[in-house]
Amino acid sequence: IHCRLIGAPVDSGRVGRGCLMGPDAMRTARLAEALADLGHDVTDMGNLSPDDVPGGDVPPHIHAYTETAGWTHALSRAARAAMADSVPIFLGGDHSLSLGSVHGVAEHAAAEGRPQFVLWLDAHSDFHTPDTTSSGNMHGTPLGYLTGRAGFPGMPDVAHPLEERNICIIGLRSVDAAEKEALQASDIRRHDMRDIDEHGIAKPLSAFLDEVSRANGALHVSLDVDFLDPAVAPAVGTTVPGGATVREAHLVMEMLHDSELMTSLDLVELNPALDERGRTAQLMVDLAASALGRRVFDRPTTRLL
Ligand code: DIR
Ligand code: MN
Ligand code: MN
Ligand code: MN
Repeated sequence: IHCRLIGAPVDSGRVGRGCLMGPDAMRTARLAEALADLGHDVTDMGNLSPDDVPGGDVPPHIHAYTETAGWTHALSRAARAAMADSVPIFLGGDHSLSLGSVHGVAEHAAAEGRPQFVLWLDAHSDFHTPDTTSSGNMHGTPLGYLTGRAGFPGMPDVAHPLEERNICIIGLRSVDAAEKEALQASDIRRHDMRDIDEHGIAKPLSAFLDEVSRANGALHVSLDVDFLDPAVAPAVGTTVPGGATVREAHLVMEMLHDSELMTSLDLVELNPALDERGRTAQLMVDLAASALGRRVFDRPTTRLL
């Protein structure tokens, strides 16, 4: 596989700085070398910068909206271009980067006549719009934007909104009231931590991957650091106790590799200023390696279930 590493030091999606150091922390943890060791061709594209977009009529209660809109334009373009010949891996940067990365990959899928699927690994549902967010942080809005909800002036037009039933969120344990209401009225597949406690993580993932495979879909995976339990992944601004274990996260990644379905990946929300000797950056790199084929023993490439 040809992997393109696309650095996106987006730090406008939430109040407080730090995610801009994420791409270099993952480079320092030897992401490119880990993927090359697995036999992949790796191109590090360096870091993107945001487009200059006019301020205009933006929601005033939102933090740094115009800067995030600039990132979204630049990221969508880069994502669409990279899809022509590679599996792009977006190194964040806060989760608002997915406004652009997923917008771009979805345009590519639409041009190929394939449905776009999204696996969202996160403690949060990120299904706000600028009208419903109480934090004013755009990192809580990408799934709202990408499904075509209104209220995102100045962002690229969503000509190909994601089908709600083509989205699967796993890891949920912090959902705001407005998101809960909207999610429950939607067809988005959602698995909270209780679901995982009761049934395990392999079963819902396997069911979703079967859907992707049946539809010959493209599959974007968005991995938020806070999907993981803060005890093992402390380097994130929005820690929520009770998250996925190291092994649950690796199992997800290993099953993704076995499925051969993943077409693009985000690694987001890493804040190296909060890390302990780079351990969270290393975990994100190791998870990416699992998604691209690192394993203890060779196994037959059949899916579970
Ligand atoms: C919260 C936090 N729901 C918000 N969202 C986060 O700001 O809208 N997403 N941290 O990953
Ligand atoms: Mn293609
Ligand atoms: Mn998130
Ligand atoms: Mn989150």
